[in-house]
Amino acid sequence: MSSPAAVKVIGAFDSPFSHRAEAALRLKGVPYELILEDLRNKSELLLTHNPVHKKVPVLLHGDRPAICESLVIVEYVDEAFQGPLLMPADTLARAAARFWASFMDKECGESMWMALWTDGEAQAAAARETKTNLTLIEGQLPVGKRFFGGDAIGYLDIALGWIAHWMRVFVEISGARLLTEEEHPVLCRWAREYTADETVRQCLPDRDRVIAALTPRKELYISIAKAMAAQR
Ligand SMILES: N[C@@H](CCC(=O)N[C@@H](CS)C(=O)NCC(=O)O)C(=O)O
Repeated sequence: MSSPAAVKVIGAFDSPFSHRAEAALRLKGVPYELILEDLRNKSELLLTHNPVHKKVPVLLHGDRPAICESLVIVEYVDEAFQGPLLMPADTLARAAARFWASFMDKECGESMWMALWTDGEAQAAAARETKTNLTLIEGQLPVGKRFFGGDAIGYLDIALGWIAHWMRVFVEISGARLLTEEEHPVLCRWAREYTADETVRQCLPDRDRVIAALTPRKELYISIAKAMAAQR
């Protein structure tokens, strides 16, 4: 296990992906410095350490090569530092957790984006797809457990954190209704518990501040969704 000395996260205050890196570090009890990036004017530090994607988060651990991609960072943090295990102990459960985290970022993320920022028939179809995806994710919560990780927050909870916090923000900005108590009571209960967790809360950005920061980007989000729709 490594020493937690000189751990830094290059992140953005409103980024659900940065949240993953921070949540993993906090749950492991690793102190870190958060270096906030202005994504409209990317720093040399970010461009040097993530030359491939030029995105946050990036994890810097002492003088080791930088680690990029939020889910890769969560796994690295879990293995590199002592503290409660974030990944399931069982091999098959680990494979399943990775599968659903990837499902979140690919299929589920794409349908949500389309449901949030398109309109008309495209929006209705994406909303149906999103609800089906959320039902599939909800079905992964172990019966009688508070979290996807069981009794404690784990890798998949962190990966899905954006459903818990950011989706509500995006829904408020766009007006689309995607996650409701009536349709997904178990997922809503999980979202409340995840965002209420004392450790996680410390790295969840203030909701009103995120809404204020993201609302001006609504037109940009709509144009991204249009481009995605054209490629479908
Ligand atoms: N797959 C990446 C996604 C990271 C990502 O999209 N980060 C956004 C902030 S939320 C970013 O840095 N965007 C800058 C850009 O696209 O130029 C991960 O999981 O780390």
